[in-house]
Parts: sequence; C-alpha cells; structure tokens
Amino acid sequence: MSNVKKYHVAIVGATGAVGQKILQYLEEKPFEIEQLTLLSSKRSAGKVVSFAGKDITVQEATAERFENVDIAFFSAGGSISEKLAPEAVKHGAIVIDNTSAYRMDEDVPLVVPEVNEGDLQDHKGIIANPNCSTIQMVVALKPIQEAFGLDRVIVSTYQAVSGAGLAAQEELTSQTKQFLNDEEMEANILPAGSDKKHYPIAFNALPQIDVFEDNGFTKEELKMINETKKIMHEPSLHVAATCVRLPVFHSHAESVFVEVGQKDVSVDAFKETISQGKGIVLEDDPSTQTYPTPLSAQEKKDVFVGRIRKDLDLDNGFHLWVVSDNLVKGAAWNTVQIAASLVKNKLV
Ligand code: NAP
Ligand code: 3JN
Repeated sequence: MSNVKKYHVAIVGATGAVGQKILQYLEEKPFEIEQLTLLSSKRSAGKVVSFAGKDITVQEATAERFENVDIAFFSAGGSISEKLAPEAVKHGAIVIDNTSAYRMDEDVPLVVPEVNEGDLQDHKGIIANPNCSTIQMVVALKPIQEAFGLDRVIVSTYQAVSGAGLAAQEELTSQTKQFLNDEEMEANILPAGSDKKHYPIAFNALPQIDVFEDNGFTKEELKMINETKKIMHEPSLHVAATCVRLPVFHSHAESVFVEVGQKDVSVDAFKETISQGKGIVLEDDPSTQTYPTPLSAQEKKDVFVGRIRKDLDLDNGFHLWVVSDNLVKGAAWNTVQIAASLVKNKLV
C-alpha cells in the first residue's frame, strides 16, 4: 500500500476563467488528489465537469462545503473570499486565494515560489496569490535584485482581456464582429466592471484597468506597486506603474525600466543574470528579430524576457520586455505551484 498522502481539494470559482485553468493544472498531478469539490455561484450549481476521467457536479459555494477539505483554491472575486475563506480555514483547510482580498494583510504571505517561497513557512491558513501583472514582473526582477540590487522600477503594461474574466473575452469577440460588420460596438464591461462609463476594447487601447483612486493611479497600478514591494521584501523600492488594456485575448506584456544598485553593469552581464533566473526564458536576439509576444507565450508556464537594452543616458538603467500568460503563471499555475510547495515541504 502506498503511503503517499492524498488531498481533498476544493476550487471556489471552478467554472470561471481562472478556476478552469486550475483544474487543467491539477490534472497534471502536481500532488495526489483523493477528492475534488467544485464550487461556484447558484448559477452554475448542477453543471457537470470532467476531471481525470470522472464527472464532478459543481455545487453552490457555502461554508459547509469545506468539511474535510485540505486545500481550497479561491478565484471567485474578493467579496466571496472575504466571506468564505475564513470559514474554510475554520474547517481546517489551507486557502490559496487568487483575489486581492488578503494580499496586503501582514499575516498573509503573498507568494511567487520563484521569488519568496520561504514566506510560506509563516502562513496562518490563508496564502495570497499576487495580481497577474505583478507575478510576471517580480519573476523577472528577482535575479536582477539578487545580482545587482534594485533602486527603481517603472513599468507600463499591455494587458489581455482574459484578465477581466470570461465575460470580457466574449465582449472582445462580439465587438470585433460588430466593428467588422460596420455596426455600433456595445461596451458593457471594460475598462472596469463597476464604473459607469465603458469604452470598446476592440481595435482600441484603454489606459484604465480597475477603478481610479484619489491619487490618480488605478487600483491595478497600485496593486503592482504595493505587491512588488511586499513580495521582494523591499518596502522602500521606488515603483511606478501604468496599466493598459489591449484587444489581446491571452498573455500580458510589460515594458519594464529598472535602475540597478551598481553603475558598471554591462548589458551582457545583465542578460546572463536574467537567463539564469528561475522560471525565466530569455528570448532576446535583435539580429533574428527574436523576442516574446503574447501569442508565443500563450499556454506556457514560464515568464519570457526579451528586448534587453542598457539605457542611453543612465549608467545604471536597463529596459526589458516581459511577457507571460496571465491565466497561467499569472493566476492558476502560480496557485498550483504554491500548493505543490506546501505539499513538498509538509506545510499542509
Ligand atoms: P470569471 O471567469 O468571471 O469567473 C468567476 C467565477 O466565480 C465563476 O466560477 C463564478 O461562478 C464564480 N462566482 C461568482 N459569484 C460567485 C458567488 N457568489 N459564489 C461563488 N462563486 C461565485 O472570473 P475569473 O477571471 O476566473 O476571475 C475570478 C477572480 O479571480 C477575480 O474576481 C479575481 O479576484 C481573481 N483573479 C485573479 C487574477 C490574478 O491576477 N491573480 C487574475 C484574474 C482573476 P458562476 O459560474 O456560477 O458564475
Ligand atoms: O485585469 C487584469 O488583467 C487582472 C485582473 C485581476 C483582478 C480582476 C478582478 C478582481 C483582480 C486581482 O486579481 O487583482 C481582482 C481582485 O481580486 O481584486
């Protein structure tokens, strides 16, 4: 008889864009699963989902569903996590939360395994998964921080609509058809579901992701700024972000400018350092027009980096282009990696 531990896993938001991807990665057996509980709102309760050759009926998410659950993945929005994650913990589960509900709580580790896996040791039941745009950037920044130190980071993002859920993807499809048929485009979701004003995303670029705060930054930009400092354990790192939505279905791209802590770093040394980084694939050769794009990164688990240049004026400045699939490394895969790390290190 095998003594490999098997886990009861629950997914809250199992029918959503992120939840479906979590299911896909659990099918790869990162650890043994004895039972899988799939949860959603009332709308999808009763739906049948196939997992590892078995049919599983989706149930409405309620506190009682967490009985005997070991690991609970949450990706149904912040208010659901606020309501049900403490209930799951009370029932003895470890929660890995994909929403922003607990990310900045002092007691909650905010983890990207390639960057700060050690923070998992201190968990108190809830572990937060960072925002997708933050995850791919900190993976790229980690080897730079270790080798040269970091003084400043300025990022502009080019984000896919899949970051805003299945409905936003449907909106891009329908607006594209409307535009090509000379019909008026209907905009109901982007740039931010809760705002009164909406703009078409098809054939457009929207410099707003999530709602505006009083300081003029959007919530998505502030997530990138604050989460980066927490994950990298650098509360006084200078970070600025501008987040832009593009009519791309999958993968976020980022133009990142960094000022490192040393003045004499060559571009070759910088490239070599990045190429050695965990979870990074360097795709950088101007002579063959080699660089990553959203399409080339789609469905992949790595973070791809290209277009590395030394700044022409600042001796400690470097520019890079960072691309990764926002639903994969940016959400589902990172949460599954966290769970696998907990299992490997006997923290669950
Ligand atoms: P989505 O495609 O719209 O899916 C939403 C999921 O939540 C569906 O399964 C939905 O179930 C479920 N849900 C909605 N209301 C619920 C309720 N009252 N009780 C239980 N389940 C409910 O959205 P998504 O793109 O998967 O994103 C889901 C959440 O994940 C986001 O709100 C965000 O917090 C987080 N997220 C994080 C990242 C990241 O950067 N790490 C990226 C994307 C999303 P039904 O099928 O019943 O509607
Ligand atoms: O828009 C994107 O590309 C990423 C969006 C992430 C997101 C969407 C709705 C709610 C989040 C998040 O993960 O920060 C949240 C949230 O939980 O606040």
